[in-house]
Order: sequence, then C-alpha cells, then structure tokens
Amino acid sequence: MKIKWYPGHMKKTKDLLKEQLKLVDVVWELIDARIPRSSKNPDIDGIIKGKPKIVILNKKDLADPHITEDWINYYKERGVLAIPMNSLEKSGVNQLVAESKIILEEKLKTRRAKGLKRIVIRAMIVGIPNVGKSSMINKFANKKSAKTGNKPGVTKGKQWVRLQKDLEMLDTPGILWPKLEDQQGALHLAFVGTIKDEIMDRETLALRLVETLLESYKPLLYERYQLEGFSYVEPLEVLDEIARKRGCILRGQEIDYLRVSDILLDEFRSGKIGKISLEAPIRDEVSGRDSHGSV
Ligand SMILES: Nc1nc2c(ncn2[C@@H]2O[C@H](COP(=O)(O)OP(=O)(O)OP(=O)(O)O)[C@@H](O)[C@H]2O)c(=O)[nH]1
Ligand SMILES: [Mg+2]
Repeated sequence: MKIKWYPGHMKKTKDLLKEQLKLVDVVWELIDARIPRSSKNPDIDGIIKGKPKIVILNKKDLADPHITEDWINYYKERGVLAIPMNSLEKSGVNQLVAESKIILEEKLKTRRAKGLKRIVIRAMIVGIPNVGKSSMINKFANKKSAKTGNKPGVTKGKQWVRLQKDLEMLDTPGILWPKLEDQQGALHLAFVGTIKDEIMDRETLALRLVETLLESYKPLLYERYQLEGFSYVEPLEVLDEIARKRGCILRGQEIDYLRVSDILLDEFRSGKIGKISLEAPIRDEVSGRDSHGSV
C-alpha cells in the first residue's frame, strides 16, 4: 500500500494547522457521513484541544439516513454537536452558521462586555482530502459574502470570508490525513474514492465492494443490477453477473473486469446504488438503538 502522507509532510501540516487555529474561535470538522470513523483524522482532537468544534457529517445525500442519525446521537452523547450536510446545497451552511453563533454566544457576550470593538467569530474548516471542504467554502462564498482580506490587521496571505456581520471564515481549509494505518479504514476510503487506486487494483477493489454490499446492502445491489433470484456461492459470481447485465463482455465471452469495476465503483460513489453507509457506531456506543448489521 502506497501512503501519501509521509511523516515530514504530516508534521508540516500539523504545525501550519496549529498556527491557523490560533486565529479562530470555532473549528468545523468535516467527515464523510458514509465512513465517519475512517474519514476522521486520528490526531485532530489533540491538535485543536479544547477549542469549540462542530462536526459536519458531509455528503449526507449519499449516506444511509438512519446511520447518520445514529452518529448524530453518538456525538451528542459525547457533548459534541454533529450536523449532517450536503455541501452542494445552501441550506446546510446556513444552519451551520446559526449553530456556531449559538455555541459561541457566551464568548460573544464576554467580548461585548469587555467593550471590545471588533466582535467577530472566526471559523475554519478542517478535513481529509475529498471530503468536501472546497465545495463548502464555495457555497459560503456564493452567498452574499465579502472577502475581507484587504482590511488592515488581517494576516498576510489569509483571506477571511464574511458570512454574517459577526462571523468570518478562513478561506483556506486545513487539510488533514486520514486513518491510513487501519486496513479496513483504508479499504473504505478507497471505496468512496478518497484514496484512489492506491491500496489495490480496481478489479480487486470492486470485488471487495461487492462483498461488502452483499453483507449489508444486498437488496440495493440486487435492485440496481436486476439480480432478483440470482444465487451465488462466491461474490465473484455476482460481479460476473453484473458484468453480463451491463454488457461488459470481451471477445470470446470473457468478462471485462476493468469496465465492470469502473461502473460499479462510479455508481457506488455517486450514490446510484443507494444511500449507503459503511460504518455505524459500535452497538453499545449508541443508546436506544441497535447498530446496523456489520457496517
Ligand atoms: N454528493 C455529494 N458530493 C459532494 C458533497 N460535498 C462535496 N462533494 C463532491 O466531492 C468531491 C470533492 O469535493 P471537494 O470540495 O473538492 O473536496 P475537498 O475537501 O476540497 O478536497 P481536497 O481539495 O482534495 O482536499 C467533489 O466531486 C464534490 O462535488 C456532498 O455533500 N454531497
Ligand atoms: Mg479542496
């Protein structure tokens, strides 16, 4: 397995992030709602220490809503607000702004009481590659917002996007490394396309995805590829059948594994197979609900 994040690179990123964090009041931590465990940077909580944080379960449109609900409760029980979001829509970012102001109300009051002139909350987005940081910043920037970087006192090279009269966001996100040391996590990151073709060839990746979906989301897989009544012994037979259904056949009736793998991975990543979450909170981490199968 090739790993992109070398220790030197990690240290530099961590140091930069620590510097940026000094400038902000609240951190918006984006994780992927389909894989909240593997898409969370393992060191982030240590880096931000006690700073207020809101977790954003992004790409909620691709995730299983029941499992997303479980994650919201999981975080709630740990005193952390988690908000499901689709970065490609505006409604979510508006809610985030409102919630941030509630969380920081006390801080704002204190600043007002001290008679401080500039009472502005500053926020920054952090998250692993491909989780939707730029999309979210763009959604914010589309809103009536002003770049405030030209104002005096703004650190050179940093741009603040004004979201409301008293709320600004750093326009460059903090990029973090995912949990690559965990095999299962790396596989999930590869399924959603965060690490591409790095852990194994696409055919093997597609086969592993078939195995995973057969365990937890067989009805969705069967419906998408019209496999009703198809029985199998090995998951490979299911991949072969999907290939036949989609005409991924080479001369001599051989299966075109490359093509069927691309189709399957693309359709999974774009949500065409359904709203699928690969990681739920562990059973007794959530009160009042069972976790969902083996996800
Ligand atoms: N369906 C869906 N797609 C999303 C969402 N947010 C982002 N995307 C897509 O995910 C891909 C990555 O989004 P980016 O905003 O570029 O992610 P990023 O975190 O800035 O990635 P890096 O710049 O590589 O660190 C793009 O194809 C987006 O269109 C979302 O909420 N739902
Ligand atoms: Mg980006």
